[in-house]
Amino acid sequence: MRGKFIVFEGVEGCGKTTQLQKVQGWLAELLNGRPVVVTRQPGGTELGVQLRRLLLNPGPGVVIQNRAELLLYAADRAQHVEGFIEPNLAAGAIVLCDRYTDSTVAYQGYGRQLNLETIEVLNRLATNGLESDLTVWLDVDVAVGLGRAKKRGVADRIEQADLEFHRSVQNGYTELAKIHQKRIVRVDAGGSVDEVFGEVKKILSGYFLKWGFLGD
Ligand code: Z5A
Repeated sequence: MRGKFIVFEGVEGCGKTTQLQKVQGWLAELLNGRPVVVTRQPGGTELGVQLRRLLLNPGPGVVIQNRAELLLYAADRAQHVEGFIEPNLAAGAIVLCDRYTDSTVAYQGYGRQLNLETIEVLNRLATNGLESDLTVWLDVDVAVGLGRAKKRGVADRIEQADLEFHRSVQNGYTELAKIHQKRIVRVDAGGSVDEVFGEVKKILSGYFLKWGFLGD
């Protein structure tokens, strides 16, 4: 049976990385050893690691123009879909991905104000039409998320963008969730790690039952 592609999305510090790790362990047990892989965008392939470094820490004085940024995220995604995500899904794995196409709509579309139709076309090109089976949107107040991220230490280029930018990104996720009600499920990510994990588990259990991955 082909695997499933589950994406985690949200603003900085919403807790994606934390939840992805917990979900991986829990799902591996729930699904009786079916492979469950965790990956991310940008940076889920060897090429992607290099693109990630360029995107997030381009070096002193280097300004990445908005359209160049958009294309670099698309390049990372194209490499990742063809070289990693699709082969894993074909092999029956559950692929848990930290960010995907909605990040581009939210950050480059709503955040940087690039044209949304162009982004849609580019996303389709980069993914060859692959959509997630489910996208979990961890919805947290922007200031709370940034506060969590700040505690971790040095901020990267995008984390340093101003609050207004991050609020626009949050607005992007809100709009996306309205448009794609079948694919995107909102989770209140303002609670403790365990509270959020409880909610995520409840949602995923329902989907895996519906998809026929859980026995009677
Ligand atoms: N980007 C883009 O612009 N366009 C695109 O198309 C794509 C990406 C794909 C990726 O950087 C950047 O690329 C991202 C968007 C942009 N930049 N921003 N901003 P990244 O991967 O380094 O950053 P991130 O995706 O935002 O991840 P993050 O900062 O690591 O956040 P997170 O994964 O959501 O959170 P976390 O690491 O799980 O948690 C952050 C801290 O909060 C950590 O200390 C946790 O212990 C703590 N935490 C987590 N959950 C909780 C709860 N529930 N309560 C309290 N504390 C918590």
